[in-house]
Amino acid sequence: MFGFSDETYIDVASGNGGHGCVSFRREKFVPKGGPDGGDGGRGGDVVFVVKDNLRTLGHIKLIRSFRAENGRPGQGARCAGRNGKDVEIPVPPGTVIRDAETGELIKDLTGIDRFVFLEGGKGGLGNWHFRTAVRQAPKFAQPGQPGREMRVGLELQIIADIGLVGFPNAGKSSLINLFTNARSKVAGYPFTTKIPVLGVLRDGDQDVVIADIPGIIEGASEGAGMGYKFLRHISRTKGLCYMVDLSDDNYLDAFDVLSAELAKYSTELSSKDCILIGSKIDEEGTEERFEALRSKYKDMKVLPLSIYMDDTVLSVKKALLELSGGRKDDGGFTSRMDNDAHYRDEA
Ligand SMILES: Nc1nc2c(ncn2[C@@H]2O[C@H](COP(=O)(O)OP(=O)(O)OP(=O)(O)O)[C@@H](O)[C@H]2O)c(=O)[nH]1
Ligand SMILES: [Mg+2]
Repeated sequence: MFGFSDETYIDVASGNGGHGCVSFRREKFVPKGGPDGGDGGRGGDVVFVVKDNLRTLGHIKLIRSFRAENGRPGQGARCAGRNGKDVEIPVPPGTVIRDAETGELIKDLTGIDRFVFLEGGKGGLGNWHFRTAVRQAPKFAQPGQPGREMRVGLELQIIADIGLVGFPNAGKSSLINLFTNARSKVAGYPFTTKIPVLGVLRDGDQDVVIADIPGIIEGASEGAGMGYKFLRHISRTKGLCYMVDLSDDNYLDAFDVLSAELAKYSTELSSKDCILIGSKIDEEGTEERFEALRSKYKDMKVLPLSIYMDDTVLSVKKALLELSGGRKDDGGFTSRMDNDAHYRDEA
């Protein structure tokens, strides 16, 4: 298991078909008009629509029940009833649909844009269809077919877009709480966070999933601190956000120690795109420290942050959004692969 799982169930129903109509033509001076009952409309379908901007099932949990419209009954003068509207259920890529009762797999939506799950009932034929030479006035029409109802389970393996990496107490949980819906415990002692926490940063209609994991310390790869088993939760992210506490005396070495620990877990992880944040810039004496950090890592995007200073909060948010899109522009971040070469030169 790489990410976090999200699951919920929903009740879905396709629409009933509209009934066919029994009707006879009535015109002036035509005492016995023929049958002219129109057909019922088709019931709407239940359709899953995969949306790339969604990353969790959170929006589904607010709705729970999805019903398509019923078809309208047919009318006189051979008028067909209107078809029922489909109900579309927006889900993130990778969603899996199961039968809620049996747990049986119905569909894995990976790589699929649109999936018609339950078709609406067919509309019934109007009595106009049933006229024959011997039965000129059929007093019956076909009923519409019923739609189908079902309870289904939805499951999703959420893969974080951005992972937060830092020593204990660096301010990781404070950052995720600031930008996302997460409520990760914050306290002024190390190892406050004991299990990974996910948060969703919304930008317009785009979800960016951020993972807050327990602090990493030197020797984590040998089991020191909380170890580094939590790194698997960020192993498939698009980028990493390293956090260095500027009020801590080890601020200048922190990044090298952290990335070396990550490299021991996997070089793929340590070579991901990243940004570096110097946190707690509101503390005394941290401005000079920040400048020292910035000049040590010239080739990286290095940003100051205080959760109490709005301008720093805004630029960090922008950098996180950029990181999640994996964009590389002139002033942007460079990959850790490039940086590794740089650090070797320095050493
Ligand atoms: N002055 C100041 N304090 C901060 C800032 N951000 C976080 N803190 C404080 O730093 C301490 C640690 O913050 P957390 O967010 O819990 O740090 P963490 O990195 O999640 O820590 P662990 O879960 O233990 O790894 C708390 O007392 C926070 O209030 C900041 O911008 N300025
Ligand atoms: Mg924490």
